Amino acid sequence: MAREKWASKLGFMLAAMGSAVGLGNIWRFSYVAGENGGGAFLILYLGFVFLIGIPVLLAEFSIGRQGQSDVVGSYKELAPNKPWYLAGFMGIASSFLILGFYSVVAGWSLYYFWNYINGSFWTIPDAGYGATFEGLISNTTTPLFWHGLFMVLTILVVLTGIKKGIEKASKVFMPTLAVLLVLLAIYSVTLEGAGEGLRFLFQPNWAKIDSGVILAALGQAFFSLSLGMGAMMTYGSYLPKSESLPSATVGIGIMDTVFAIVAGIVIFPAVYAFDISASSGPPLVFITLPGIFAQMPFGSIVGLLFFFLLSIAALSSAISILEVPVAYFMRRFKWSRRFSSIFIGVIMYFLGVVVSLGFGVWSGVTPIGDLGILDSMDYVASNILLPLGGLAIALFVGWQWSVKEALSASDMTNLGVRYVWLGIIKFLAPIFIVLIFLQSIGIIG
Ligand code: ILE
Repeated sequence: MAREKWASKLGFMLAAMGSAVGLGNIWRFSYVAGENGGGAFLILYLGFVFLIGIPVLLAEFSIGRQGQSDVVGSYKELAPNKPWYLAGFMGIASSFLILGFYSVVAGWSLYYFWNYINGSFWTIPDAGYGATFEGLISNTTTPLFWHGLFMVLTILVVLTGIKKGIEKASKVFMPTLAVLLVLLAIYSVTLEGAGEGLRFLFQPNWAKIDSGVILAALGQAFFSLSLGMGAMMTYGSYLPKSESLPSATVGIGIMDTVFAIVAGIVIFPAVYAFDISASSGPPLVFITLPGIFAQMPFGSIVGLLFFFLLSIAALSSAISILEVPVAYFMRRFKWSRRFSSIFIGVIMYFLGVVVSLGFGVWSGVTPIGDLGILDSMDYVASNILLPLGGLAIALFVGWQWSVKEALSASDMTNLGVRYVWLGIIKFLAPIFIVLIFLQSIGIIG
């Protein structure tokens, strides 16, 4: 059977942007920035996106498009009898870990959407949004229902195939989300206390930087660009060889970053206006945003629209994560797309059940240090596996491929910046990633 293909280059770009823009830009970016001191974190994050993220993204697309296979198959195709494909399995492991918690958070977003439809969140609940949110996530069954619903939607899109599903939806929803976020940002900066929030986000306090903050910024750059997990490699593999990659890659990277910054401009003024701690972790946006909506004119409609679009953004990212193992199992075991999507989706659902219970009956379970179940899975995936996946990608393109192969696979052959890119892929990115690791485990100071 012929391999599936995107309908057009624009379709590919939108799908890849759909993958990049998701909960990572709004939910994860804001709380990780909040926990890691704001401004200085932002600068590190931006540095990593442009210096390492976007160049490695181009390398990841190139491997996928050249290999024309899934994350394991592409490596095997391009370097038979070499152990590179093990990096592919690492990507599959990341996709399970990430979707395991991603779908739970997306379920919370769907629940919020529903509460804006039925009117319960139009005014501040008696207990306040904070306690209401805590009540939701510590409940045993309610979050499981919404998380299940989200997984069903994700599976449905993935089993419909590449072209018909999200390629269409992304065209409408992403621009709408962008417009809405900008409007919210304009509103948010008028809140009392906004200045303090903006200072927190934009004024670097270098004293806050330590090895943990650096690792967190690297992890966030990878997470947000969907990098190192094989999603972009798999998406790249559905692209015909005739389409050019560099401009698409830069477009995707910039767009993803702008979304994160604008989301920060929405959230941090509200954090200060409502006197919430910036370091309150994963619940942050679920408490601050409804607070903004409750104060603004037509807030209930804005809230409804916002959580609808956030859920859609999460969906277009989740499908790219599910696609990683689905594509692998389809090829490796000759499973149908339908069977593969359902089977793997269900396994991921159950992983999510563990994550969800981690906020309730299992809230005392802390697999790594004092990190709960979600945070532990996120730590292993985002701060360790994704950068390692990125390291493998950079080494593969930089060293396994000849200069000629690398330049032609990435369509960089005639571009002036080709040696800059190659230098980053060969030296800078691997060295940075390794140094950051060594530093975070305390080997270098
Ligand atoms: N890049 C997306 C996001 O930022 C997903 C990350 C795919 C796992 O939400």
